[in-house]
Amino acid sequence: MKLYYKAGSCSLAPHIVMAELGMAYELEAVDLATKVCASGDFRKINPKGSVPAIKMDNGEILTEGAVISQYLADQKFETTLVPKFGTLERYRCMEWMNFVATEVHKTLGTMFAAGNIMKSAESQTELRAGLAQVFEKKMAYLSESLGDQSYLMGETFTIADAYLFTCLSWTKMLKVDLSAWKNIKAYQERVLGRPAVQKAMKEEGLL
Ligand SMILES: N[C@@H](CCC(=O)N[C@@H](CS)C(=O)NCC(=O)O)C(=O)O
Repeated sequence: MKLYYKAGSCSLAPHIVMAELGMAYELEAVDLATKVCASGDFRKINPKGSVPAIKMDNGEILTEGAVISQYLADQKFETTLVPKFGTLERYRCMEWMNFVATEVHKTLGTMFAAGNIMKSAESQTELRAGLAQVFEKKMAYLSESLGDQSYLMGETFTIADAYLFTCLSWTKMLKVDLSAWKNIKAYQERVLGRPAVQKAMKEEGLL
């Protein structure tokens, strides 16, 4: 299995999942500005031009991080990284994956992209400030839902935590302050302490 990634971006989530699963994998970095990777033109691998993408051993390519993480976890029947098919728990986990993808990832991602969306520095600042307010509401909901649980689904770490942790790590760069939510800060530390998370982050040069 090969993961096409950009260090510290959303591709860190499936990278963490692969490390948690203890599976064998290869990594190939993608320059997102030029869309070039060691194999050549990344658009030939993923026409959408975004990471993550995985190349399976049979050559099939799969994109969309939330789906890749499910696919990876489903490769190991005994894993608790994703609840079993057909259970309500499975849909609870997907509910979190969708929340992270559409509410957390895209809100923070748009803050990063403000310079590509708005022309003037003033409009960019206004856009970022507006998104920071939107993000605050998402964090209030997250903090309330998380309560004193260790992870999103309770005491078991799942693919949704790999994804949420990855997105929350961007808040530092974006200067979005999470200190009002003590349980979210503690959650970040807890996930960071996991050996597989450390492994994946070291492999991306983030630690
Ligand atoms: N819909 C995709 C979006 C992934 C995405 O936003 N990737 C970002 C990095 S976090 C990226 O590659 N941006 C560069 C681009 O789209 O050109 C997914 O959920 O996997």
